[in-house]
Amino acid sequence: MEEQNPRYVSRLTRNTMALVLAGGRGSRLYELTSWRAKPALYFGGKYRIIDFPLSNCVNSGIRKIGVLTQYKAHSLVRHLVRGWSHFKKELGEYVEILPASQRYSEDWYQGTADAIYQNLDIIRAEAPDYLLILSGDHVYKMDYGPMLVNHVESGADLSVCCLEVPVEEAANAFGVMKVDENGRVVAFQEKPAEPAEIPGQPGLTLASMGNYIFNTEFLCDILTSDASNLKSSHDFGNDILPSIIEQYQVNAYPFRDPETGGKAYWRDVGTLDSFWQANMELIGTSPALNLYEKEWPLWTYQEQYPPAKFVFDADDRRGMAVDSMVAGGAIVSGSRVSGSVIFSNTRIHSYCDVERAVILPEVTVGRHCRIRNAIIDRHCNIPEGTVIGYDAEQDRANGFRVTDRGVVLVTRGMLGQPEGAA
Ligand code: ADQ
Ligand code: ADP
Repeated sequence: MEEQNPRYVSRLTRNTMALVLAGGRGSRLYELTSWRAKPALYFGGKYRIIDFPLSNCVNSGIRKIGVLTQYKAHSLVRHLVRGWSHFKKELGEYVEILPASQRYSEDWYQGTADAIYQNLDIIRAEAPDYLLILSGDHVYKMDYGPMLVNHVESGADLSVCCLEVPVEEAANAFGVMKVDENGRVVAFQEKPAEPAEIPGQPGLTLASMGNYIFNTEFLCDILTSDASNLKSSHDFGNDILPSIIEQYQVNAYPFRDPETGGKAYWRDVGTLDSFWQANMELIGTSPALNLYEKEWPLWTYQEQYPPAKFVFDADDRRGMAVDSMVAGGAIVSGSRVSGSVIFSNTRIHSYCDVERAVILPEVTVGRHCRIRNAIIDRHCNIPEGTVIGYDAEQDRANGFRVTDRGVVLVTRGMLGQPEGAA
């Protein structure tokens, strides 16, 4: 029996190539993704979103990785080059950047399936048995090994990673599916307005996480025939999945918390509210996503900075941060920071009150500022005396973006500060 072979999972993971889709626009994040792709967005005081799927691959023993980039890729490419290019090709390990490069057609990547199709020569040259296609957009920790074993043992052509989500969250947002008693997908709809409930689980629907495992040969055949279909938008959710479930075996693999077997942590930080909220959830004594867990290390790139520093100012006012995460190179002087996630190299000057804020790297907050419920984009220079998050009307009048739930986004452009490379 194969599963009794202690090398079974590692043989599968070694024969798998991961392709991370990282070219999406992330349009519901507004100005936060005006200049960077969503996978390049900062998260958790130190990371970028793409670090999560990439760390998952490495921790799962899948170390042949391609990252497909397209829109606004500069920030992402820079991060990948600095943080993820240290693998050893001679050991069969690499993270390769695969931008749209017009080798199969004169177009950019169309849908997600076309992005993979345009790299078929690279896939064929590598000739892995399995292809793990991942969305680069989500924050979660997952061992892909058990999914691979399930895929192989069930004899599926394709396995789709899924989890139960509230119907109202899934509506118009996720691909949803119906499965039979063996976990085989019998119906798939991409982003329906009214997702069907899971029988016996009112209020919940089975959503696709946008992660797939394909047998390589099967994927090559399917993509080649999709490429010549003029009616197709060449997207996995819209076109490929609905068209193959009848003829082929497509399995749903439920993603569960490995320890409890219950609901797993997975966040699609696709809106300003969900981005802010997911960062806020990291603070506190037992967050659902534990960044400090040693068993599942999360890699990233961060420049070397001195330790975060909290100092008294000239008037003997304490600089402090409570209930907060503060990255290296930050200096808080004579101000109080609470319930916040502060990225590297920030300066918070005296007489400020910063509460429930997500402050991205290289931000300077001038004296006498009051900031709460806010996201401050990288490189912002907040002028002395600015008040953010206390009066939505005033915030809007100042040119900031305020969400329905009252989270305020501030970017360089909104402050009238010089745009471009910094
Ligand atoms: P969406 O996330 O809405 O739905 P999409 O916008 O296609 O789908 O993005 C999927 C991934 O591919 C993202 O990581 C994105 O960055 C990347 N991407 C998008 N267009 C790309 C392109 N042209 N080139 C390279 N990369 C690209 C998908 C599925 C749903 C599922 C959700 C889960 O279609 O069925 O429920 O993911 O979030
Ligand atoms: P990061 O994603 O690392 O936070 P930056 O804020 O430096 O990166 O932005 C990424 C890229 O986008 C850089 O090339 C930068 O020059 C450019 N950029 C960022 N914001 C603007 C802007 N408002 N106008 C023009 N270019 C910008």
